Amino acid sequence: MVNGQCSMFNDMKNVYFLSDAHLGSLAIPHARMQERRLVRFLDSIKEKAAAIYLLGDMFDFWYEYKNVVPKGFTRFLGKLSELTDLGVEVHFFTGNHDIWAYEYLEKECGVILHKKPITTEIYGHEFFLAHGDGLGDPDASFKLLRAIFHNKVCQWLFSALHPRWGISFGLQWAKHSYIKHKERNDVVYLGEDKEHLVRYAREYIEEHPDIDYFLFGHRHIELDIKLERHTRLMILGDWISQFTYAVYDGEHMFLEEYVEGESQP
Ligand SMILES: [Mn+2]
Repeated sequence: MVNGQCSMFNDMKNVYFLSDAHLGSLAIPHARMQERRLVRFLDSIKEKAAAIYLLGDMFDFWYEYKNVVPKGFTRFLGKLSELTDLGVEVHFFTGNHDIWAYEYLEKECGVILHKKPITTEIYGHEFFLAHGDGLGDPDASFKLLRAIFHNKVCQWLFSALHPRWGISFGLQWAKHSYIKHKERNDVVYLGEDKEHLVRYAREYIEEHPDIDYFLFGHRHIELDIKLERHTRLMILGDWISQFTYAVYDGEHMFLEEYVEGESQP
């Protein structure tokens, strides 16, 4: 949580939000380029960032055993460690593809792990932050799968599987889930009345009218809409093909695309 008063001179550092890199996906042919680009972006903001919020599904499949973590992601994990060593707050939200993150990322990379949506104050404004899966979504089969994935007994049973099968199964599941969504053309904005996260946020502010910003990942679309006079809702796109992020300087919030070679805020 970043505190501080809005300064007229705005010499405060920025807060960044991004999500859905799905690193390690077997369905993404340009995986290495994608990871390098993400790392270059994180490197480019390390002096300017007070905090970075990773809003879920940074990994396509992450399953952490007591003494074993998945192969790969060394550039990304190294950059997270560098950022937190520099004193940048890095918040890591689990999504529906990397639910099974426990203490490794906290202990090894110094991130602050969030397994649920949070509300937090940043530079005097109230933020609701979540990956977004399961919020306002009435899909019964998704709900069932989500309940199984979050179930402690199922997690214990899955952990007892040798990673040879466990991780392979997970990577295949994630790949097919990605392809299925692509084939169904799910990555399309449904409109305010049909978009689950918009509906969820509209209901939520009735009880919590003090929220200034709702930020979500999960949908792989870019969205920036006004819900109320002072309330905005943003969906952050992705880091597969869009390379989008939100940046907040305490006064202004922008949804940006990371373009290599350009100097971005
Ligand atoms: Mn997701």
